[in-house]
Order: sequence, then structure tokens, then C-alpha cells
Amino acid sequence: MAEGYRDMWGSLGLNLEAHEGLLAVLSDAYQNIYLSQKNRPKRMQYFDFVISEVHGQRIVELLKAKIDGKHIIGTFCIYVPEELILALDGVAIGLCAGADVGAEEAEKYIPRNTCALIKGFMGFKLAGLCPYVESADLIVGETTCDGKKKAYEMFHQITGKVYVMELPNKKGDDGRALWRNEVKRLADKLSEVTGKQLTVDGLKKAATVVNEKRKALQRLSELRSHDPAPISGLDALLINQISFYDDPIRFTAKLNELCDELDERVKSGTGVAAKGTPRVLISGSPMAIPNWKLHYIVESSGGIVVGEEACVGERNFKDLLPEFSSIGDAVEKMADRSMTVNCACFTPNDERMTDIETMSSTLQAQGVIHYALQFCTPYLYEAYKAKGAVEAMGLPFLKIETDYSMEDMGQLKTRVEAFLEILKEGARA
Ligand code: BJ8
Repeated sequence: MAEGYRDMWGSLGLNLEAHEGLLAVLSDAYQNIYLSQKNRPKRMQYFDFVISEVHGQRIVELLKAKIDGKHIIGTFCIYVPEELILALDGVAIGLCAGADVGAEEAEKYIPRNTCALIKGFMGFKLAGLCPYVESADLIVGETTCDGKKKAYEMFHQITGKVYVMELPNKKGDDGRALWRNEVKRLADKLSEVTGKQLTVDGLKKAATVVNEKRKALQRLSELRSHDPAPISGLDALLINQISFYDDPIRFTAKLNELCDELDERVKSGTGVAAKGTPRVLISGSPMAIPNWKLHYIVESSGGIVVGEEACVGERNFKDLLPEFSSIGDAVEKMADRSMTVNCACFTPNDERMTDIETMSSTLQAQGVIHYALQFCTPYLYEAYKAKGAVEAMGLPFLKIETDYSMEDMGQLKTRVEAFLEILKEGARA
């Protein structure tokens, strides 16, 4: 891929040598983690192709969209309504990073005890490795955890492109009113950047595109409830990660084709792992691309991941945007829809416990692994309540705190293997 895109990467100001090194490492990791899986659905080929071109063809498409008058809007949080961006002729791109890159550079701006996700997006930019940040016309941040809201100050200093939305800490009426106003403020900001005005028609078209994407992701999620599982957790995670980058209409069509194949697998009892393989729900911090670490450990240790109670996962698609009749109504409904995302940055956040319970039973999970990035205070705190909720259902619970490095792989694998043994014993009893 590299030769054909060198000029484009150079024009975006990437560090060409470091960037080629990164692509080579990622390609090896993908080969070892993804392409070595047995019995994958054929239609995963499309998603393999998207990954192979994630810094190539997709960036060509974004730059072409800019020439055609569209604007690229980067986001870090699913609270930012994607419909609003599309309705104002924008292209929405998720910017979270899931690799341990540029940490030394990042630590010149942010404290060492910052989570890997924040260090990752700062590091990617500072090391000259992120064509998405370079292509973006506007980057929308939000006041979620302390780390993110302070990092955005630095990120704005570095990129000059950051706009921050104020997210409430509580979900009551005052919080809802604040957030509705923030969504309205974002609409004004996007209009200013794109030079376009909101229309009810434009909003309806955008709502259809994003709701269809959510429905396809819901369909995938439902298919994972079958035993044997028709698709690996690794592949399902990858699809969820790609949903933040790919063209939404094409993505939805390709995902529905894959789901048709999975329907056939379910009918014929074909799985990626044998019936009775221990089934695990993962709950916690988001796993940005290319963070495949925990799924890989679980699935290379004899288990299968059947769902993610996470923002790269169920929280992103579980609720559709309802119908609306005017621009004001649409803005309120978009704001209210995102308020159903049960992020640990809220207090209290007991609805997340209900989500974990519901997903565990719908997906027939036999145990829950709580995953939090090191230094992610909100999710590390909520692990305590999650343990109580999961154990009250009679299911085993494992708490994992890790980062993007590979140093603790051996130790994590030992803990996960022991956890899977408990699930097997539970199934035998
Ligand atoms: S709605 S989870 S996408 S804020 S891992 S940066 S919380 S210290 S990402 Fe998130 Fe929106 Fe919430 Fe979802 Fe902070 Fe934790 Fe780091 Fe995190």
C-alpha cells in the first residue's frame, strides 16, 4: 500500500518513516490475530479490506469529499450526535486511538498517569502518524472524564481545531436541559464551519442513514446470542471499530450482507467455536482500533466473547433516534438519545448495571470480564458495583486493569484461563 500513498501522507505532514514502520507492525499484528482465525465468515473479507486501507483508500475518500465541499468532523465520544454532522454535510470520523504510540511525546504535554486512550490520540498526532486528525476540519471534544477535558486544552493548543461540548455529570432534568442546549450550540458551530443550514429534510435523511447503521449493528449483536456463536468476538469488535471510520451507507450494506451469511450459519448450526465454548461478556472502557488485546487473550484461551457493554459496542447502537417533526424537536431527541448512553462519567450511573444484567442474559453469557484502562478512574470505580450486579446474577466476574502494552499479556492470559475454567465447571455442574 505504502508506495501509492506516500505523496498523500507527505502532503498531510505525516512522519513518513515512522508511519511506514507503524503500518508494518499493524499488518503483522493483523495477520497473527485476525487472519489466523479458523472458520471465519467469508464476508469478513470486506472488513479485512477496510483495515488494510484504513490509512490509504479511506483517506483518499475523505480528501476527495473535502474537494467536493464536505467537511471532516473528528469526534471522541458517542455523545456527539452523528446525525447532526451528516445533516450539515459533514463526514463523521472517530479519532480515539488504541495503540501504544508516541507516549514519550505525549507525556511532554500530559501527566504520565493518564489513560492509554488519551495518550494514544495525543501520541499519534505528535508522532505525525494520524492522517485522520490531519484531515479533520473540526475536532469535537466533550467534558467527560477529567483526563479528556484537560487533554483537549492541550490538543487544541497543538492542532487549533478543537471545539468542546459541556457534558453534564448527572442525568436529571437540569443535566438534560444543559445537554440539549449543547447539542443546539454544536449545530450552530457546525453550520459556521460547513457554511450549511439545518433543514428537516436533511436531518431526516441523516437520521435514516445512522439508524440503518445502528439496526445493522443490533442485528449483528443479536446473532451473537446463538450457541455456537456464528462469529468470533474479535471479528465483531473489529466491525464495531470500523463503524466509526467507514462510509456509513456502504458499511451498513456490507454488514447486512455479513449478517445474511451469519443467519445461514445459525440455521445450519455452524459456529466459529464448538457449541458449549465458555461465553464471556466484556464490560467497561472503550476499545479503540487496533486494541484487540483482551478479545485475543479470551479467544486464544478457549473462550468466546459474545458482547461488549462498551461504547465501541452496544452503547453505540442500542437506541435508535425516534421520529421528529421539526428542527427543534430533532435537536431535543438527538440530545435525549445520547443521554441513554450509560457512561461511567455520570453519577449515579446505576442504569449501566441494568445494561450489564440485560446483556448477560440476552447473550447467554456465562461470565463477565470488567475491563478498565489503567488510570481510567470512572470505570475502575464502577467495577465495584458491576461485580455486585454480576455476582447477584450468579455469574463469575473478573476485573482487569490494563493498558495498550503487551507486557502483561502472559499474566492476563493466566488469569483469563483460570476464569474460563470456572465457567466450564459452572456449565458442568
Ligand atoms: S460515553 S466511555 S466514549 S466518554 S478510558 S478517556 S473515560 S480515562 S472514553 Fe468514553 Fe464517551 Fe464515556 Fe463512551 Fe477517560 Fe476512561 Fe480514558 Fe475514557
